[in-house]
Amino acid sequence: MLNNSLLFRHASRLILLSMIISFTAQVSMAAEKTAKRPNILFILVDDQSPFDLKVYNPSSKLQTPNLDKLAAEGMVLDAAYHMGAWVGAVCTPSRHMIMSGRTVWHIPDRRKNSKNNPNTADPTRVPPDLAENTMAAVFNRAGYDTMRTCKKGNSYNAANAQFTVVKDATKRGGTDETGSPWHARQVLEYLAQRDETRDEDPFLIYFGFSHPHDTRDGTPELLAKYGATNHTDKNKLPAVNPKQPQLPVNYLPEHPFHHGHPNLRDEVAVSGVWKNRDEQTIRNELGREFACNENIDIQIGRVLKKLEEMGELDNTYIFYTADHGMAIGRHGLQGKQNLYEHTWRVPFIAKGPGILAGKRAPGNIYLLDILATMCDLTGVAPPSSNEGLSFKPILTGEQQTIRDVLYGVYCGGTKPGMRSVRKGDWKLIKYDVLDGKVRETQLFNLAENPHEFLSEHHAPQIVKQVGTKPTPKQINLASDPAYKEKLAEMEALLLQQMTALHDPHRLWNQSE
Ligand SMILES: [Ca+2]
Ligand SMILES: [Ca+2]
Repeated sequence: MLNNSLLFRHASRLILLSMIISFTAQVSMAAEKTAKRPNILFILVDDQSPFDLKVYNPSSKLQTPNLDKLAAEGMVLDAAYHMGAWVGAVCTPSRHMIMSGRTVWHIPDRRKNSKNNPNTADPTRVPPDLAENTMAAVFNRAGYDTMRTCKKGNSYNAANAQFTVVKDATKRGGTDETGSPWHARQVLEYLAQRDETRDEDPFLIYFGFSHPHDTRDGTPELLAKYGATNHTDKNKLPAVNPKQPQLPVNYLPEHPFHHGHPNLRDEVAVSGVWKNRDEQTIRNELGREFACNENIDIQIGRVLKKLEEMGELDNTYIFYTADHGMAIGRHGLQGKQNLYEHTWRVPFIAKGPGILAGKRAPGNIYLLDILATMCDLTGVAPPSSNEGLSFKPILTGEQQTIRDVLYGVYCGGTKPGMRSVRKGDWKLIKYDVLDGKVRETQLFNLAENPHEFLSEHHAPQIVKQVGTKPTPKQINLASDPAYKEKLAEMEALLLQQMTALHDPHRLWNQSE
């Protein structure tokens, strides 16, 4: 039995302990009040190859001073990918993955009851209430103010509707009202209003653009700078101009075999290009792309300046990326429906409190990892439906990569379509399209052959035209007996990924 003095000592200790706890809680609450929670500015452009940008391709003519500055003050990731698409409008699955943090076979389609992703009807693979756990919904619940501007269409409408303020419209013209400046204006007006009302809540702004997606109508000044014209006459070729960007290093006048999606809009119907892959057409179209890209850079500069004036810039996480890459003449392709690096990869720059400045890392990230990373950086709990991985450890310099193996799919045309898998320097692309008429395998060592040169790139006429002579090893290695084991290893990895991600298709040489 305890005597009285012992009881007294216990009681006084308990009182002291509870006083300490309450004091600590008050201090941490006060600290929370003074340390403002960080904002997020998520910038998404529509259809941009990383190789357009100087940060990925130093010989590019494209001038993007604001992105260069962002890269110098933040981090550039060299292996950022989108996971792919099961529909010609690659934007659609890409944007579903960004908003939900889910993998490509675990997301719904834009249209209900669509058969593009056969898993859509299975609630264990595609949660019916997914929209309520997408980017804006998550941050609304965490006390953030959410605002977006972006193009309309080929997107995730139910997730977009979760933003408190929505200013969406498709703006692909060459004027302030019809082009990229319109999107910037929506953000600037929103920021000005916050400034006026002294809104102290943290914000998440989704700053999307409609460009450089075609039609690539640039402003007269920027078109002139890149020697391009808004070419509209199908019966003529656009004029040659020395100011135009050079042909891409892996340009081909046609792809060596059919890509497997007959009459695909992006390969046959883009205004100014159509089915043409000649030098004049490609250089003019790249000039138009660059004019649109530089205009986007100017608009980003305006918004960053406003954030600086408001004193919010240093407390804002800024992400810059694209929904997927783009070919425009690379490998003889024009669109976004392929799995070469120029199209499978995306540009990715991040800056913000605690993010290393002026550094690069491979990352091995997917766009679907962005939601988890935003949550991790801001201390917000990710939704249980999230499948992405936070790459905060890369941004803070603790890790170089967050995964070893990357998977890609394009099967918006004939099935089963294209697949890719990457591990380290090695990459496999397989094509099984047109009812078995095209069955191709490509094996690349990306350290040795980063532009994925094929035997066609070695032809003297192409070498002369492009001005780059590939080395003998810069070639598809799939049929080289020296790499038989590597090929088998990559084939096994691909099947493993397809199984793990619930890819419903199988290629001609796969069985389980
Ligand atoms: Ca797109
Ligand atoms: Ca508010």
